[in-house]
Amino acid sequence: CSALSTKQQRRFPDDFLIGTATASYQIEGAWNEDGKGENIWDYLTHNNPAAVKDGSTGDIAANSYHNVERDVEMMRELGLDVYRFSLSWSRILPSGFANEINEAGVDYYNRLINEMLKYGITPMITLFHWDLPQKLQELGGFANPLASIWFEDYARVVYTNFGDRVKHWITINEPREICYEGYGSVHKAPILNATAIGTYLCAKNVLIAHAKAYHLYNNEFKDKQGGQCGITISANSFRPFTDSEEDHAATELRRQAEFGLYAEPIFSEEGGFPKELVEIVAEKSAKEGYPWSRIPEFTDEERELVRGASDFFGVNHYTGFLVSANEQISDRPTIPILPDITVGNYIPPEWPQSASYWLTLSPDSIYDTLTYLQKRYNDPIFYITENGWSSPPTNGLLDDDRIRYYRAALESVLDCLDAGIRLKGYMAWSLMDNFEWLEGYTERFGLYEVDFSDPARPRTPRKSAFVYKEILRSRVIDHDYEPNTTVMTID
Ligand code: PNW
Repeated sequence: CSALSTKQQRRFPDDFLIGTATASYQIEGAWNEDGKGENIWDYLTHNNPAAVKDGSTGDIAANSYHNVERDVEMMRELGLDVYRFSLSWSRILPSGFANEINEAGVDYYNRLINEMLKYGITPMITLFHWDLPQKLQELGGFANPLASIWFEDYARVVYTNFGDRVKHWITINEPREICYEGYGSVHKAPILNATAIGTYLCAKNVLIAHAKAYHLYNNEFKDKQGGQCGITISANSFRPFTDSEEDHAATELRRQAEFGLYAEPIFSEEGGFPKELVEIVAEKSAKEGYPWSRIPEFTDEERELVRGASDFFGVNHYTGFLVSANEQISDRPTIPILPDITVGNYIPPEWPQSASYWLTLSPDSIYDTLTYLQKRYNDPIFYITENGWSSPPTNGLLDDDRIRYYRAALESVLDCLDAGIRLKGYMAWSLMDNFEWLEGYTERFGLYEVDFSDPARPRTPRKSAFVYKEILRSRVIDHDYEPNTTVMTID
């Protein structure tokens, strides 16, 4: 009991940024308005509706393109320190190339940024959260090494137009999901399913694209604008199923395949892809008859370009898994695992299940993940750029399961701060319900519910919004707080 009461008094430091996150395709809508070009999610949802669980699209989504004031009003209601959102590449550059800038698109983001700044809310901008211009995909997307130049050109337009007011940049959201889910399998656009080739090819090109955009900021903008630039990588907690040496080894291999593939080249001392994985893939490739390894080498120059190219480590963290050397150990379906590693995956039955098959409440998973990353990557600065819980659409406004998840997550954040991890901020996914990629509107992550049957897409705070607001206001987690949910106010 005394331990609990000291715990309850732990405070989030005043300069610790607490906020929420969203992404352009998931909320904006206005897919073909005011000169926006087509992107790969427009293309996929229009041409292959069966790929999306409910056949839906992001054509209107949460209609945020037409809701700047309401969106910022929600941020003010919650009292957010920071709001992370992404830019739609094809809204700013309709062809994907920097030959033509769509001023209406630039204007939308200017209105959003300025409205936030009016109320002291810090913008954190992701340049790319998956909605690649369709023309660039037709030229190979991130399988084409020239993608890094297209991305650098786009980044220059972005820094030039918004960098006077925006000081927190994330180049790319989640290389694993872009490369493995989009190129190596069928879980995200462009659903290429180029198994075990596409993933690694994309990984290399995405990392170089990120590095070019990072160095561009450093060399040409940082002195004048004074911001910071990093990348966001998804990293869940992987812990051994038993204490056996085999399970420990399997766990480490799984980490390398899930996030080390993308983190190691940037954040490790030597740079380059994870060694053990490189060896495994090279050996398998030879056995399979390839004249080269399916995992491409970096040249020395590329390795140096990528190594150290980030001011901070953005972590999207949702859940955890137990890993076994025994492939037969497996229960609930889980996030797909790379084909080049074979490990068992276990989720204890007592871990509460969300509406997403891959998402459970895994105790202390944030602390476990960040302590691992801190040690392995020499104590970088971290932001948790996403963390959240899904419920079915029928759950409505009373979301005690989401409240339980956020309280547990934020306790784990405080454990990180107590342990001296240089964690500077936390963003809840998500501010409001949105288009959940191939799950369409069947899973809801919002602190605010969005009514997708109403053309205006009205937003209503869930109970969790009131609880999050109180945590932001008081800077402590009060596990007994019961909000009055009748009126949401701006304080
Ligand atoms: C995030 N995992 O991806 C995305 O950045 C969001 O756009 C998305 O809406 C949100 O998750 C919810 O699905 C994830 O490995 C990436 O467990 C990886 C994982 C989970 C989500």
